[in-house]
This record gives sequence, C-alpha cells and structure tokens, in this order.
Amino acid sequence: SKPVEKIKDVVEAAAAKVADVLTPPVPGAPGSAPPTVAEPTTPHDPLPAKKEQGAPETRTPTGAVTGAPAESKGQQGEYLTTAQGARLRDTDHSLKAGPRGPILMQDHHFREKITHFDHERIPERVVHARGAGAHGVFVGYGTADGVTRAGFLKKGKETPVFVRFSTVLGSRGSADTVRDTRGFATKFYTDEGTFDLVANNIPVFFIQDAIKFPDIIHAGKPHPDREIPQAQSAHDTFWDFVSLHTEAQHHTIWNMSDRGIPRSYRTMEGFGVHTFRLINDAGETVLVKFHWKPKLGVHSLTWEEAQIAAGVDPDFHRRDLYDAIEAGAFPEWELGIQVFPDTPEETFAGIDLLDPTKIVPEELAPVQRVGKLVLNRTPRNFFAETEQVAFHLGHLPPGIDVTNDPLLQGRLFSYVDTQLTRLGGPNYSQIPINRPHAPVNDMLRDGFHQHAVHAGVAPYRPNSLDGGNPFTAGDKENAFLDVPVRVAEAPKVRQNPASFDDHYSQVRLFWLSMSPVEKEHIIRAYTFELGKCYEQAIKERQLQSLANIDPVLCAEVATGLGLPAPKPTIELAEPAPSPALSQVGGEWPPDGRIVGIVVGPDGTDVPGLAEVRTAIQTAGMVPLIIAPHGGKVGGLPVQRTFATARSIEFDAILVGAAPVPAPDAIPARDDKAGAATSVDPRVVLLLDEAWRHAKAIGAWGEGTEALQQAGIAGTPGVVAAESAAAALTEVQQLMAAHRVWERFPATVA
Ligand code: HDD
Repeated sequence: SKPVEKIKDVVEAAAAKVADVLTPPVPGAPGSAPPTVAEPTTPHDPLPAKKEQGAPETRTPTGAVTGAPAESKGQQGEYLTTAQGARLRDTDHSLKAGPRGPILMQDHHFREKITHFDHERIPERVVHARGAGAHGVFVGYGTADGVTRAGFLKKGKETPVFVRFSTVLGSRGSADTVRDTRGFATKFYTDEGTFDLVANNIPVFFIQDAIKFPDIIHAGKPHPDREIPQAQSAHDTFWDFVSLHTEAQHHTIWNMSDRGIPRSYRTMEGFGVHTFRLINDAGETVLVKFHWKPKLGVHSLTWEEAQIAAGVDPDFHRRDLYDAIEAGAFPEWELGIQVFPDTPEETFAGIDLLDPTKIVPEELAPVQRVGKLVLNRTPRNFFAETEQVAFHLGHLPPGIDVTNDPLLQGRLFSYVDTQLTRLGGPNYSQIPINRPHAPVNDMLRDGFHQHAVHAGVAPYRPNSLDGGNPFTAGDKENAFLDVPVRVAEAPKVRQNPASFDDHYSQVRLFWLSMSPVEKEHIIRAYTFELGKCYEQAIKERQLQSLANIDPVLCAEVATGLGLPAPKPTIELAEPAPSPALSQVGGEWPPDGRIVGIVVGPDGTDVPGLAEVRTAIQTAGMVPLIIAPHGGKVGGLPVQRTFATARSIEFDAILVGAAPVPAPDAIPARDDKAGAATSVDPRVVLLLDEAWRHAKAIGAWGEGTEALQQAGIAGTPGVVAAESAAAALTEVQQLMAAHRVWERFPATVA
C-alpha cells in the first residue's frame, strides 16, 4: 500500500499548490468580493435604438421610399436579438451538453454569431487599400457657368460630398506616412446624379495606357516571394519597372520629392490628372483639368518625421484628419479648373492634353476657382462608409464628359469591375454611402444583395404595362449628353501618338522648379530608395534616367550610391521653371495646426500658461499641454506627458519651463550625453527633433534654459521672448511659412 499512499501525498500537495495560486479568487468569479474600482458607467435602462441604425432607403423619382418598410429596420428595439429578431437571454455561453460538455450543433445563436464574424472582412482594395474618409459640403461659386451646365457648380449651390484619402501601395493596416502617391477621391451627391472626381495628389501618372496598370502595380507591391517591403517603393521591382519604362519618370520624381510624404491630407493638392470635357447650356465644349487647392497650402513632412510617425503613430494622417474636424478646424479646398479650347488636336501650348504624364504649368493656364469643399463630419461607421464607398470615373453628371486619354478610357472599365468582387455583386450603389441623392429609376434588377423591393412589372423599354415609365429625358429635362466628338477614321492599332514619346522634358521642368532645399530632399530620396535595391544593373539604369533629367541630380545620387554618373543620352530640354510647383516661399493660415506647450510638474509656476493656451485656440490652432505627468497642471488638463509626446505631432513648440529630470526617468535616448542634461532629456529630445525638422520653437521664463540645454538658443526660428504671449506671436509668424526653411542645409543650387 506504500506506493499508493505516496501518489496520494503527491496529488494532495499539488492540489494545495494550485489552491494557493487560485486564491485570492478572481474578481467577478462566483463568491469573490465585489470590485473596489468604480464602474466607468452606471447601469441604466436600455436606450432606444439610434436613428441612424435604420436600414438604407431607396427612393423613386418622386422621392417616395421603396424597399423595406420603415417599421422593419435593421437595428432597433432595446433587446439583443438574433438576426431574425428573436430576443436572447444569453450571448456569453454556448449551448453545451452540461457545463463541461461539448457544444451542441443545434446552437443556432452560436453558429449565426460566429459565421457572421467569420465573414466580417471583405477583400481590401487592390490599390488604395489604406484610406480615411470624411463627409462635407461643396459650394459652387458660379464662375464655371459659362463652360458647364453642371448644376453643382452654380453660385451658392450646396452639395453633400464624401471624400476618401488613401495611400496606393500599402495594405489596409499599413502606415500612413510612407513615401507614396496619395488618393483624393470625392463623391459629389449632386441633384443631377453622382459625380466622382477620383484624383491623386500628384498631377501625372506612371503610365500612359491603362493596359499597363497591372504591371506598374505588380512592380510596386511587395515582392511575391517574401511579401516585403510593405507600402514602399524602395525595392528592386519598383525601380526595375520605372527605369525600364521611362514614361514613369515624371510621376516618380514627384514621389521622390516632398509631395510623396504629405504633412496632412489637409495640406495636399489634388489633381484629376486627365483632361475632361465640359459642356455648357449651349452645347459648347471646352477641355479642362481639375485641381484641388488646399486652404493650408502644400506642406510636407521631413523624411525623418515620416519615419518616426510610421513607428509611433502609424495612423498619423487619419488621426490628423479626424482631430482637425473634431476640433472644428474644418479642412478646406477650392476646386479649380485649367481651361483649354476644345480643338481637334487636343493640345495646349504644344502639350498633348491626352497624355497623362504631362502637366500644363499653371503659369501658362491659370487655375480658375469654381467652388469650395469643406470637410465637416467624420464617418459614423468606418467600415460602412470608408470601406464600402465605391468610386468610378463614369459617375458623371450632365455637363461633364470624358476624353480619349487612354488611361482614362481604361479606368472607365476598371472601377465598376473591381467593385463586383470587392463589394460582392452589381448592387453596390444601393449601399448607403454609395446611394445617389438624385432620384434613381434605372431598370437594373435583381442580383446579389438586392435591397430595393421594386414595384411595377415592366423594367424594360418600351412598355405599356407600367404606363411607359420610366421615360427618357431630353435637353429640357437635363439629360446627360454624350458629346458627339469626332472619332478619327483610322486603322485599329496598339500604338501611342508620337507626342507620348517625350518622357523627360517635364521631369526636368519639375526639377528646375524646385527650391534648393526641395532639390536636396529629392536627391536624398533617390539615394535612399536606390540604395535599398540589390541589383547593380537597376541602379545603373535609373542613374541613366537621372542623367537625362539633370546632371547635378544624377551626380549627387551617383556619389551616394558609389557609382559613376553616366552622361545624358538625349539633349536636355530647357523649359521655363514653374514656380507653382514649389511648396517653399508662400504664407498660409494657421487653422488647425498643433502647438505643443512644455510645462513642469503641477505646482511649478508657468506664467501666462492659461492665456497663451486660449490665444492659440482663438487663432484657430490646437494647443496641447505637455507635462512630466498626466492629470492637470495649474488647473489645466495635460494632453501629453513626456512619455507620450513625440515631436512629430506638433507644428511648433512653446517652452514655459525647464523641468529637471525625474530621478527615475528612463533616458529618452540611448546616448548618455542626452541623459546628462539638467533639463529632462525627453524635453531636450523633443526640442532637438523639432529643431532638426525646422519647426518654430519659442520659449519664455524658465523655458529659455531648456533652449540652452538643447543647444539651439539663438539659432534661426528659435524665439526667446519676455512673455508667453510674445513667444506665441513670433512663433505664429514663423509658422505661416510652414517651416523655418533656412535651417535646412542646402548644398545644391
Ligand atoms: Fe485608380 C482606386 C486614383 C489610375 C484602377 N484609384 C483608386 C483610388 C484613387 C485612384 C484615388 C481610390 C478610390 C477609393 O478611395 O476608393 N487611379 C487613380 C488615379 C489614376 C488611377 C488618379 C490615374 C490618373 N486606377 C488607375 C488605372 C486603373 C485604376 C489606370 C486601372 C486600369 N483604381 C483602380 C481600381 C481601384 C482604384 C483597381 C481600386 C479600388 C477601387 O478602384 O475602387 O479599380
């Protein structure tokens, strides 16, 4: 019996150990003491269902609602139910054969809940997967009346809009601040039918013919074997393609410039890229290019800021957009058009208007303002709106038509086609965010996910059974007009016009239009990206393209790569620079820009803190107090602590204290020199970075000591003032130029 007793001892000892581990009981477990922490919300009676949770509506031409009757809407009632509306008493426990038994197949609630969850994700967009959307309003100026009959451009006309900004290459969860083109797609819900302006923040495209779109995207996306790098063009396949395919060089130099890393969606221009055709009341036509001009001017991140943001705040642009809207600093753009006569050649000043790798410099054709866009509401539900929104260049109201740009022509096919898989069938325009605000009577029937309960028996024309309805409209009823443009009698060919062969003159125009500091950034970007390529032949081939753009650009990048600079293989064009392409030299309003205010721990006197905070708000900017700890300082809320603040989120920094390092502070950086300052090293790092990123910095009182410690006192754009108010005044003046440009070393003329 001895061995049996031994086993019993061992089992009992183990049970005692387990009991030790299990006591005290887990909070909330049966028999445990009630939690001592206050509940975040007090339990209350169920609230009535929210209005906006109703099912989508479908309207007829008379405005009458069809589809599901109002009383059977999707989300209503106080009680949790199954998808079929049966009330549930428990959604936390699956139905089991006894508390320790297997789950029963008959648990219909379990299967409904899990099955729906299993299918929550839909395919991400093949390009532009990462995006952020917002609602707003567009107001026409009436200035375009002479050239288009489009009603939404008439003076004072207000049209609801939804805008989705995006990066192109990355997956849906990728970082916002990567070097890439940005999408800027706007859905205008006009009374005359939806108009989608599916634009980018770069006015030219990589390719001239849509048939090459899969090629450029395959080259830009991660390598098929290891699926890296994510959301980057700094890899062999991208540079392989653009160096072999030199029409991409114009778009590529824009990507390598500061335009590739915008400060904010609010500080981007937008471009319709293609030339469109407008039609006025008299049936006359002009050719136009669409532009979005941001109220805040074009403003970009520095490369280092972009990289820090990708790590510490990958949602940098999304957060910035939503914070600005919620702070009441509504982002604004003006819509502008460059207008060209509609001639048979479809050229302007020798520039082929059908070539999407060409711009028309604003100095040759000014951008005429035709209306204003204000974004004033964030989505209620990100998936329902931002993910399910579906844009298409063929969504055109009367007054706007397309041209024969071969890229545009191909896009007219691709957008509808892609939604069929992404949104699961042909009825995606019935999804609430995609519903036109104009009456719809379209004879399109059935298909997956049909929401409308169409009445009538005759969805065909002509018919006598539905009284002939729907009727076709004529000019008087504002019907869409396909402009009877002459289509050349020509042989079928797979060929481009000869004018499409010029791949370099406008790349050089862009380069020559840059300020020295912007040129410097372009050189660094090419050197970084090509430095990330493994294949020598690809680097050499791209250097050849750079030689055909500019000898200085080529020589600088070649030096960085440790390769010889080749000679140009073409005669370099000498275009007049276009100052409108540079983002340096202007002054812009302060709306929604973010000013960090460094203070000490609560109890330290920071004279003028409350006043300067109010003054920042009054100027339309957002003040964020940065303190050694959370909670409050001088009765004011602390928004960032030294542990959470990082320089990239502030447009300018004010320093009102020189807080000493906390005895237990974790050094802000690894080098011991940083930790040795008598001011908290995290403040020194903040100032050091803000200085490197050419941001305005101001200090008063004890704060001037922090400037000394950071070694930046007395340098350009660093203000030491008598008072908080004086510091703010000078800093705000500096902010108007976006950055203290003179702080960047410019080695290139
Ligand atoms: Fe595109 C999405 C802009 C060329 C095919 N494109 C997409 C979006 C933007 C653009 C902003 C995101 C829309 C959203 O937020 O939902 N695309 C452009 C611009 C182009 C361009 C400005 C050149 C001037 N695109 C282009 C070509 C093709 C496509 C040549 C195909 C032949 N684009 C698509 C697409 C996407 C798309 C695959 C992916 C998701 C979607 O359409 O709805 O159809």
